Amino acid sequence: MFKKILIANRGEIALRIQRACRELGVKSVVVYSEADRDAKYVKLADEAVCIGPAPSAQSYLHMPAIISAAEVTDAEAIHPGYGFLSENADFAERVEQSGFTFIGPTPESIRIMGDKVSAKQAMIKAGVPCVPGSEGALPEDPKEIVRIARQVGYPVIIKAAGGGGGRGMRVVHTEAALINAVQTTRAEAGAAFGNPAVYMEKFLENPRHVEIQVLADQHRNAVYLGERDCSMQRRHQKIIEEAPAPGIPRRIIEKIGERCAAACKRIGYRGAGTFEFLYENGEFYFIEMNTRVQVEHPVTELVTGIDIVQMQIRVAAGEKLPFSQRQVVMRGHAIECRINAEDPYKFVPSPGRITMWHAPGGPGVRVDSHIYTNYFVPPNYDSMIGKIIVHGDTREQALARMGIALSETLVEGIHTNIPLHRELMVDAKFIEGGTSIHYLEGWLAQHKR
Ligand code: MV4
Repeated sequence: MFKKILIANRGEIALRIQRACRELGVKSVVVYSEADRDAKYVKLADEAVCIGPAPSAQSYLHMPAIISAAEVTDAEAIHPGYGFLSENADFAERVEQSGFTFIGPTPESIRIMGDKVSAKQAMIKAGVPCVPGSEGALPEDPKEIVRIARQVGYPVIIKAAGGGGGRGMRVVHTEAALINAVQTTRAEAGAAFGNPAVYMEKFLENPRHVEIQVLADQHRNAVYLGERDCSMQRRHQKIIEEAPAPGIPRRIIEKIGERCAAACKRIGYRGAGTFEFLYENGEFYFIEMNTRVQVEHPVTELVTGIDIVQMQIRVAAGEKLPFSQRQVVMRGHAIECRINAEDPYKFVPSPGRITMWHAPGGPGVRVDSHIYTNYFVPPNYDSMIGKIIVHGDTREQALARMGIALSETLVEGIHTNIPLHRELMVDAKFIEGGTSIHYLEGWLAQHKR
């Protein structure tokens, strides 16, 4: 096991990784920007290094500063968390070339999954079902593109190979609009990602977003830890996640989960990973793979009892997975609400001083947050200030527990989206379960105020 790990992130995930280190008896170093000087994970840290001013580009995204911090503190490994440099293959490479262990997959795996065309090709080869579409990137010849679209059938979606997470895509309903859409998406992709390659898929009109969590070690063992339903989102920002996904038969989950674990073995994947799928009419269609720990990992931790962050560290240190697929048992139901410092209906960010914070508690309630009374939420970063995660024997119990937890939570001095969450917990369609990725935006349009 490592003696010391550097945490290259901020906020609740920096605290979450710090806790995992403590439990493993590993010392941790945190890095922070000038805006995060008073952050809880800095106060609680064994060691802390200031790596630059508030803007991410000069701190949490500044590779030389982070690698230097690891050098001066004698850390052996770097945990990148989520966001920032977590899926940057060049960073993973530089970390390893500097003699540290990157807590995550190989730079090669990150690179393959970062290019959505190569990711899809790898999945097709590994037997993971994908959305029907072009075989690889679209060719230049407009006639060829028209032919492919006719074969796929309208509506189609044009996606940038370098995109992902909702960036760089365009839906096309008619042949008349096709070539223009491809050209525009190509131009935007070239400017935004430095890669003009685009590909085509059948556009699924009303899917759910269901993802499979995997864990793999460096000895070709891989398991899946069930699924998460992340359909409750707005503008590609998830706000509620849950496990298991309501109404999907276990045999369908097991079948797709086995495929994901087998794919990990085949591509020599290591660490934690997430296979993102669209789920429509009883079928799973792969869209992307995330090579990092995700914001919503706690729902999987609560239903499986497995500490995903600890596992990331243990497999990075070369340990074998300490359990087999048979020993992964899902129990009960978990729901996560992301708490954002923002106006609950207009969604404008609401940074500033938290004059009062009271966390919820009770059976089956977990709070992952770095905030405290008198904490100043800096305006420089993502607006998420924490997560409330609940577990219950049934979905009904989890919903009840979340409603109570939200009613107990007090955040004063800034606006949060807690009122929105409280309304959603009593929404008939959400309670029924199985709403699509478009549900929240429709709900918000109907509940205009
Ligand atoms: C799609 C799709 C429908 N059909 N692909 C958006 C984020 C990126 N990860 C993929 N996305 C989508 N790809 C096909 N073939 C609809 C979306 C999509 C979406 C997916 C997941 C979660 C929220 C979403 C919101 C809008 C569109």
